[in-house]
Amino acid sequence: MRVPRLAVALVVALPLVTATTSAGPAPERMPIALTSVLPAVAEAVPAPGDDFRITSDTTIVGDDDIADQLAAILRPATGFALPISTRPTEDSIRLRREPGHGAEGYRLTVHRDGVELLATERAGLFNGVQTLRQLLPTAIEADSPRRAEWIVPGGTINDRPRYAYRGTMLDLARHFHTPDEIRTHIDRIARFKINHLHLHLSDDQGWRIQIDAWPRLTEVGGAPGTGVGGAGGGFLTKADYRELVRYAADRNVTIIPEIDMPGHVNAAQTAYPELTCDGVAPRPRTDMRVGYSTLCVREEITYRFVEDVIRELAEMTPGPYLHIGGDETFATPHGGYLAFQRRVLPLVEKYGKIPYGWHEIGQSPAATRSVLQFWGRERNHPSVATAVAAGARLIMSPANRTYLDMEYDLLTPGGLDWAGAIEVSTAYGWDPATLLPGIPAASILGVEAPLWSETLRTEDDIEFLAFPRLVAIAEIGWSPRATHDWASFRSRLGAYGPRWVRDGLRFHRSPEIPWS
Ligand code: TNX
Repeated sequence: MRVPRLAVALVVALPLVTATTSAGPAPERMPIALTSVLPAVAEAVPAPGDDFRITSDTTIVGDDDIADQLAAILRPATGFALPISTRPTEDSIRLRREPGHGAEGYRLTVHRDGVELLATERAGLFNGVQTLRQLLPTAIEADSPRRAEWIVPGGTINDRPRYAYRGTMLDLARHFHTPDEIRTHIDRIARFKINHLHLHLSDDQGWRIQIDAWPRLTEVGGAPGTGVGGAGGGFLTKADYRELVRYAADRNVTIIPEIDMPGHVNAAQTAYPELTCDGVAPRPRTDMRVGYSTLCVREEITYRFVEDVIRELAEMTPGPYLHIGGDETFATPHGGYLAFQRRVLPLVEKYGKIPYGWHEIGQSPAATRSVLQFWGRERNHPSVATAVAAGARLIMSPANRTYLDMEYDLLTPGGLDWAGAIEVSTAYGWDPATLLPGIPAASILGVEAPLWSETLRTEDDIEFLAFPRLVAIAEIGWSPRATHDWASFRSRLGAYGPRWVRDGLRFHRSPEIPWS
């Protein structure tokens, strides 16, 4: 069934109908603007009136698994069969690969006779599908058939990321989060083209990943009561972890494992007292203090332990990065810290991974091929600039902009405040390229928003602190600087709110945002 052009143009002009009639709620009519996408697209050229309507005759054409993903998104709410074929037909949504769109870019062209999504890589098709989803009415998120005009606005989008790395972090050590909770989170972050999930797997309170050579790490460090304040406990088995890696990869998300060392190791030392300098097991700690524990950097057993952990983590991690922490080592003598990094950074490379650590690892001359995660606030960080000049690359996680565990304001529940309150405008109002002086643009791989979990236990706690702020960080990482515009961002975000409501997500209804 084809809608004549004039009729489509009229539909464009109609306001959103919200009144209900005796026949039930009126369908949503007004097409969404091509430029309404989160994160903002690089280029959009609308062709008003040249809209595509998904009907019961529509087919999906493509031979990637992304075609199946698109069908799975569109079928429940439309109730249409949307068969997948490999031969082009009329009235179709075609997914096709061609050179020229980069590792993650895509072109989406919408005409009244069809939609074409072109990308070079699978990741580009995935990203294009996230965009297409947002161009359909909110009702598309429903899990059973809805009455709606399934109109995709006409025009062309050319889109590609500003930075290759857009990340977020979950801290499983302070409060464990189950594989199911992590999968839900992956679903939610991938909508906004976040493509890295960093898992903080060990800290003073707990150890959350199975390591076969050192089984007591999880027997003791993953036991019940190892969360902050004696809550929870738990750990990921290797099978859990591998399944998460696979689940994330389906959604274009790379998992990055972190084992924090040489500090933040009290849980490991309660399990293996031989990792302390005096051989005495420390008491388990579930308070929130930091900086008191350290591996014994002068003992050989420390390096056997570290190598076993790195080897086993590398074996189960297909992604390029392995994060070794390195932050807040107030209990490690400075010379010992440098000696430790001189041995450990090359171990990461020995097992085929790029060493990644909090920016303190940049103090080591051995960090030249590493990635430093900048979590500071001050603009002048000489050791970071020196490491970058010698070849290290940077992920930007300035605590006063990107730390999702900071409170929104004085009234909202949960979160800490040491880096200040971070409302949505604060998370949005910065530029990775100009944050630190003297850093060449090419040395910045991207951005990450860490979510430390001292104050959060449940899935609701995670989602409340992550959303909507994480979307601001996603846009900073994805969208060209030229599109950066708070007025536009807040209105696009406000229009997205109903999708989260439909999804049952308990997001922060920031007073800064005009929620629809
Ligand atoms: C600092 S940021 C930490 C973490 C805490 C966090 C709480 C960083 C590298 N270390 O150990 O969980 O503050 O906001």
